[in-house]
Order: sequence, then C-alpha cells, then structure tokens
Amino acid sequence: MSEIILHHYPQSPVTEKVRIGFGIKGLSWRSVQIPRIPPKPDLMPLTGGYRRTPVMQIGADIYCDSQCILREIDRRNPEPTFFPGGGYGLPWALGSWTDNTLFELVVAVVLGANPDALPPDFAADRGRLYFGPDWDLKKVHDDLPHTLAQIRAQFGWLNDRLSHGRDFILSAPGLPDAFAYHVVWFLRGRWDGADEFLSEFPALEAWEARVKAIGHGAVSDMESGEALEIAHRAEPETPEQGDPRDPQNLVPGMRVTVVPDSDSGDPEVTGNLHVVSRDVIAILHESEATGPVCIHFPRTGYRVTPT
Ligand SMILES: N[C@@H](CCC(=O)N[C@@H](CS)C(=O)NCC(=O)O)C(=O)O
Repeated sequence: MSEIILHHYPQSPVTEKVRIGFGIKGLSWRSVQIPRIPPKPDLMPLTGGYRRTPVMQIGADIYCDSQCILREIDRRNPEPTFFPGGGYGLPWALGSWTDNTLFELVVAVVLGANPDALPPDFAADRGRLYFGPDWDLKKVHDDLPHTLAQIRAQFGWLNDRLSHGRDFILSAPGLPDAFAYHVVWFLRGRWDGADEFLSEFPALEAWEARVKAIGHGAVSDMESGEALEIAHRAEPETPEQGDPRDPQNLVPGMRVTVVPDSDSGDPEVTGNLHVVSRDVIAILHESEATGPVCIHFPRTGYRVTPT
C-alpha cells in the first residue's frame, strides 16, 4: 500500500491540525518540507497550482486542504474513530468555526502584533492571502484590542466545554480536539502575549497539554524529488464517481476550475472532473514531472466552475 506523504512546513498551524489527526489515528507517514511562500516548484506539479499548506499525497492521489485530508484519512483508517461517543457530523461544523472565524482572528494577532518584525516578502504574501487586496497590517495592529476581545470570548466557550470533568471535547480524543487545538497552538507559539492571555483559561490549558501529548504518529522525512517520482510511478487509484443530485449539474469529464471561495488571490486549478460528490470533488491533471494525478478538494469553501 502507498505511504502517506504530507507536504508541509513545521510552522504551519493548519498542518498542526492534520499532524494531531495523524496522531489520533496512530499513523506512520512521510514528511516532505515545502517552502513557506511561493515559488514551490516541487509542489505545483502535484497540485496543479494549489499553493496552500498542507497537501497530502498517496501515490498519484493528491488531497488539498486539511478538511479533505482528514476526511480521507478517516475513510482509510476508521479506527480509532475521529467521532467518539457517536459525535458524527457536528465536528465538521465546529471546524468551520475554528478554521474560519477563530483562525482569522488569531492570524490577525500573529501578523498584526508586530508587523515591522515580519520578513517583508512573508508579510506581503500573507497580508494579501488573509486580509484581501487592500491589506494593511498597521490597521490590523491598531484593531488588536478588539480582536483579542473576540478571541477571549470564544476561547471562553472552549474553556467552559472543558471545565466540567471533560478531558477532551467529545468523550475521547477526536476531530474537534484537532480543530480547536491548532488555533491555540498557533497563538501560543507565535504571539509574545499568549502565555499571559491563555492563563485565564486553566481547563483549556490542561486540555492543550493532553492534546499535545497525543503527538503526530510516526514520521520520517522524504525529499520532494522522491515524492514526485512516487507520483510518476503510480496511477491515480480513485474510481470515477458522479452525483445525479449535484446542484451545479457537474459531471465527470467536464473541464473545470477549482479555487478557494474567498478573496485571497489564490490561483485556480484546472482539470477534468473525476469525482463529484456532496463533500468532495476531484479532478484529473497531468504534468511532465508526475504524469496523471487525481487532485481532491473539499466542496465547502471551494468554488468549482465549468470552463
Ligand atoms: N483551507 C485550507 C487553509 C490552508 C492554509 O491557509 N494554510 C496556510 C498555512 S497554515 C497557508 O497555506 N499559507 C500559505 C502557504 O503555505 O503558502 C486548509 O484547511 O488546508
């Protein structure tokens, strides 16, 4: 069976969510380190131009976005469950809160606390990605008291959930823990004021230590060239799949573009639809370095447009 290869870099908070997911499942995986800002020449042939972090590769199947990665990991490794105590469905909605509302607030603190200390190319890249074409980190900085008030109230919800004899958000480690943990990990690791700010939330801090102890599974490094060779040697293993109820009338074979549905300036990925379903879509794409690959995306948060 093909190995799990994760393309990422250590500082990536969204990847920390996935790494904890791998830890919950007790997986062995290979780690390919990619650059923090474009160009990412050994990633682009695999993803067709999708530039975000992380990306998972299994043979010639490529999974873009942490939501898609965690869903696939759960499909391939149902035990231990990501949904202990029968907590199905709702964790994805919780993830929508942590990944959007809460993550954006924490990004504002991390980038806005001391914008002059950021490397200019990094500030320009992330400024555009997270705050739109009119990004202005000075304004983000000036708004920090408001931003922190928003985070404080929302961390209070998590602290409350964890304050009544609960070790994890559900009855055992699960997807909601990975979702909530990555924003706390991000703030803790990248903002000088975090230790003081988080000390208001003892139950959250105790839970944070428990989630950290789960770890990342068993990881070993791989060079990016080897990952490209693996994709080249493999064939995509995902069978074609259509969905007669698709609201956009998308069908396999259609040529489409896929792009994050936000004002982030992310590049579009173009290919022929291979899988259409309620939760994910996948396209076939080809490059000289990889041959044919099947690139998977979540439906939520992504816009699919026939060309
Ligand atoms: N919705 C995406 C968001 C991924 C994301 O924004 N990741 C950050 C890093 S934590 C990123 O891509 N930054 C720009 C980059 O790595 O080029 C997911 O859940 O995977």
